[in-house]
Amino acid sequence: MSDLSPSPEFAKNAHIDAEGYAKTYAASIADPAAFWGNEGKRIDWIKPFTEVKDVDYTLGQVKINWYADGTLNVAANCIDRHLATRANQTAIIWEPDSPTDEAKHITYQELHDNTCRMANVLADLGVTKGDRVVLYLPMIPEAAYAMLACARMGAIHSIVFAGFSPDALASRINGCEAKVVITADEAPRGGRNTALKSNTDKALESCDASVKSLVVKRTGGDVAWTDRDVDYNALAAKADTTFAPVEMGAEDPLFILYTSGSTGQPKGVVHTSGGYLVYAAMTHQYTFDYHDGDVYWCTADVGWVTGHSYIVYGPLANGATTVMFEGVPTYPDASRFWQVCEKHSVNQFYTAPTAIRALMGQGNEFVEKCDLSALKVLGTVGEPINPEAWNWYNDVVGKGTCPIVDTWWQTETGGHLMTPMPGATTLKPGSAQQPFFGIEPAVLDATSGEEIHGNDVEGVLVIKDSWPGQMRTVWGDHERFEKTYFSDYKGYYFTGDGCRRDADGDYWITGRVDDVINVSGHRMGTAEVESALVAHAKVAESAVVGYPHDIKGQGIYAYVTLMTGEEPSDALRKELETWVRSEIGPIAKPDLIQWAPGLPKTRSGKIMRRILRKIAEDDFATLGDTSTLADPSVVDDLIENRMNRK
Ligand code: 6R9
Repeated sequence: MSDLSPSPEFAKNAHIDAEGYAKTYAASIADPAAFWGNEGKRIDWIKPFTEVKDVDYTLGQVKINWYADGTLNVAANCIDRHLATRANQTAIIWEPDSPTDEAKHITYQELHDNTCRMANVLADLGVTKGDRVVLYLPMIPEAAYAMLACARMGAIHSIVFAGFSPDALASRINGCEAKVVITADEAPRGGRNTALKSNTDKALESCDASVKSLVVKRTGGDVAWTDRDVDYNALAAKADTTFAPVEMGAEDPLFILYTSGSTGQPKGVVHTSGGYLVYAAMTHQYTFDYHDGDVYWCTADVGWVTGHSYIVYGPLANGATTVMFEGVPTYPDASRFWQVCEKHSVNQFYTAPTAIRALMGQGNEFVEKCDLSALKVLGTVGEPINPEAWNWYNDVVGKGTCPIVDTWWQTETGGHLMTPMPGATTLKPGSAQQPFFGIEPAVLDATSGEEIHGNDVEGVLVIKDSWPGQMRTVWGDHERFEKTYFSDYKGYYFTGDGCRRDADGDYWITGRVDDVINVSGHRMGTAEVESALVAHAKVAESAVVGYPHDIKGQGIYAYVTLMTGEEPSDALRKELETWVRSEIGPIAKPDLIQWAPGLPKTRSGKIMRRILRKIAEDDFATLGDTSTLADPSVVDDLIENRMNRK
C-alpha cells in the first residue's frame, strides 16, 4: 500500500501537524473551559461571554449551555465582519443545474445586500425574533440569503429538503408552527424540474391559514397563485439593502432541523447561536485545512446538516469562498463534479461515499479528462466509506496527493466529531480515525453499559462530556431529547452508532445500532417507512429493515402483510412504492418489497427484526434461536420468498 502519512510539505503549511494535533488535543481534554474559552474568541461577540460551559447530562435535568452570557449575531459574523477586508471577495460561487447556464459569483458585499433585502421582506411579512421560518428551496443563492436573513433578524429557520413530499413539509411547518414558508416556483435538478410551489400549496392545505408563502422565482415556470402567496422578487427589488443585525443570546436558537430517529416521527433538532458557530467555523478550518483564498466545495444540499455547517455557516464565518451546487453528480454526465472542480479551481472537495461509488462505476475517463490540479483536500461524510471507493477517490481523483478526511458526525453534533486531519494523520481507508479537539469518545458494552477500555475493542459509541456544537434540545420536547440521547447510557451522549477501536486506537464506525438506516447517506427511520406503508388501505402490517446495497450503502427492504382478501401483485407493489414516495419523498421508496403472510414475532408480539435483517441480507444460515417465536413457521416462508438473492 502507498504511504498514507502526510507529506512533509503539506504538513509544513497545514494549520496543524501530527505533533500539534497531539498537543492541542491533550490540552483540550485537560482543561475544556480554558480551551473553548479561547476558541470562543474566533467569532465576534457584541457582549463578550464570561461563562464558557454549563453542562449537565443527568437524566431529568439535562442542560447544555455554552458561552451563555455572551451576545452576538450569527449573520454579522458570516458577513459584516468581513466587509472591511473582503467586500469584493467572492463569498458564494453558485453553479446551476445546467452547465450551459451561467454560474454566479456573489461577493461578500452582495451577500450582505441580498441578505438584508430578504430580512426586510420577511420583516414586512411580520417575522420577528424567535419566529420560525420554513425553507423549501432549490440549491439557489436565495437559500443562503434566507438562512442568513433569519439569523440576522433572530428568526429560527427550519429547512425542509426539496425532495420531501407535501405531507412531510406540512408536518414540519406544523411541528415548529412556522409563520412563513419560503419556496420557489420549481427546482431544477438533473435536468428535471420539481414542482416546489405546487407541493407547498398542497402542504399548506393542512396548515393554519395564517401561514404565508414567499415564492422565489427560479425557472419562471407557470405556477398557480393563491391569496397567501407573496412574490419575493417583486418585493426584493424594492427592499432596502440594510438591516441592523439583532443582538442574540449565545443560547438563542439559530435553527431547527428535522431528522429521523429510531422511533416515531422525525424530531426537530435545535441548534443555538454562539457555540454552534464557533464549532462549525473551527472544524471547517482544521478538518479541511482551509486557508484564506481557497475555493471550497461541499456538494451537500442545504436541506441536510452538512449544508448548514459546511456550505453556509462554517465557511462564511471563516470568510471563505464556498461553492453552492444546484445539480447532481451525473448530469449531464458523470464528469460534472470534476468539470465544476476544474471550472472554479476547487481546492477542497467534500462529498458523500454514495456519490463516489456511483461515479467510480462510470469509469475513470470522466475524471481524467478534467484538470483537478487545484485540489488539495478531499472529504467524505454521511456513511462509512468502503476501502475500494476510498482508494479510487484517493488514486483517481486525488492522484495520491490529496489527504482524504472521512468525517464522522451527525445532525445532532453540529460539526465533525471524528475525522483525520490533513497534515497530521496517517490515513486508514474507511476509518474516521481520531476525535476532533475537545471530543472524548468512549466505547461501551451494549448490554452492561460498562466502558470498554484499551484497544482492539468493539461496542456502542458514546461521547463523554459536551462540545459547543452539540444540539440543545428537541424542539418542543425536551423529554424526548433526554430519553433519546441520555437515558440508555447514563452520563454519556449516546450516538446511536456502533464502532470499533483498533489496535492503534483509531475509530471505525460500524453503522447504526438502532432502527435507523442510512440510504445514500440520508438517515431514514424504519418506523417512518413502516408507518407510511400501514397508512395504505390494503396494508395490514409492515416491517422495514436495511440491507447492503452496492451504491446506496443500504437499501430499504420492506416486509408487507396485506389486509385479508387483498392479493399480492406487481401492480400493488408499484402502487406501494408510489405511495411511500408521496407520503415521505423519493428517498424513502422501498428498494425491495416482500409479501409476508406473517412476520416473526415473539409471544409478546414484538417483531424480531434481527431475523428480518438476516433474511434481507440473504444470510439466513445463522438465524440464531427462533424457538421463542410465536409461530416459527413464518420464517420458512420468508426465506423461501426472499427478494435479495446473491
Ligand atoms: C453528517 C450526517 C448521521 C449518521 C451517523 C452515522 C452516519 C455520518 C459518517 C457516518 C460512518 C462517517 N455517518 N458520517 N458513518 N462514517 N464518516 O451525516 O448527519 O444525516 O444526521 O447522519 O450518519 O451512522 O450516526 P446525519
